[in-house]
Amino acid sequence: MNVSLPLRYTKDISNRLTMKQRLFYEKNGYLVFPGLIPQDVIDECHKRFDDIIENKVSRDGILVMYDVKDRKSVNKIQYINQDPIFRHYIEHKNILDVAECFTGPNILAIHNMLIAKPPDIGFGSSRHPPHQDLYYMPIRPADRIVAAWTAMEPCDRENGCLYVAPASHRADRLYEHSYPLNSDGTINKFYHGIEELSSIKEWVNLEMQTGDTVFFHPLLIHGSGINKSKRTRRAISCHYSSADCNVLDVRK
Ligand SMILES: O=C(O)CCC(=O)C(=O)O
Repeated sequence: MNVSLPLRYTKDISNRLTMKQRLFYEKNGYLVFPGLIPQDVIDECHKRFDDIIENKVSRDGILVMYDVKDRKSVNKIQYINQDPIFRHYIEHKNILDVAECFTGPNILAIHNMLIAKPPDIGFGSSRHPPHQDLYYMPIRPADRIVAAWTAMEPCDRENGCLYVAPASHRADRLYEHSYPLNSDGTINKFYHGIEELSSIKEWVNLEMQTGDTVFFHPLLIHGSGINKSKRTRRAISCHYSSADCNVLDVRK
């Protein structure tokens, strides 16, 4: 008997995902692929980031963002699709083949960045509070958007790995975002986050090695901790959507 499962968040494209992988994403809203991106691509992205922040190559439309407290260190760069080297990541076959299993085959790269997360200088400003990426994206349907996030070096609890609230995408709810208070009462003006999290019962830390890549739904609640180490915690990320998605008129 052919039982059709109610698979809402994933698509069957040339059996690229196993049924086990599809069911995991359907249930939890994220899926990790160990070693998806080769070391040479990661290495050239590290070098390009260093060259950009040291002004050795043109910034050409890339937005360079400094930490709100440690004004000397670059926290992240955005709109990196303008750069030919970062495109080796954004257009990498290993990424696109998986992304299409969520967006469908007609695919657009809609937002991208390299997050360096330098060591925190003691204000907790390296913490990215829990949030949903859809808050930043007036694009629908949300189910045809996916984030790819790749560790460029080991990411663990000490240097502020990503954490997720499994299954939070299934509430089908865009939460209110504001500037949440840090535990010491200070506010990080770098990031909005969700304050009302009483419905979230479980958090999973995604400790990852270089090249490991997590794909996640734009309603999945996630964040990253303070970088308490002396290491950076670099990651490169791109959101993809179906080119058939609509852009909401946010002026209404
Ligand atoms: O890499 C991080 O620390 C957090 C990235 C993230 O959650 C985001 O930018 O949406």
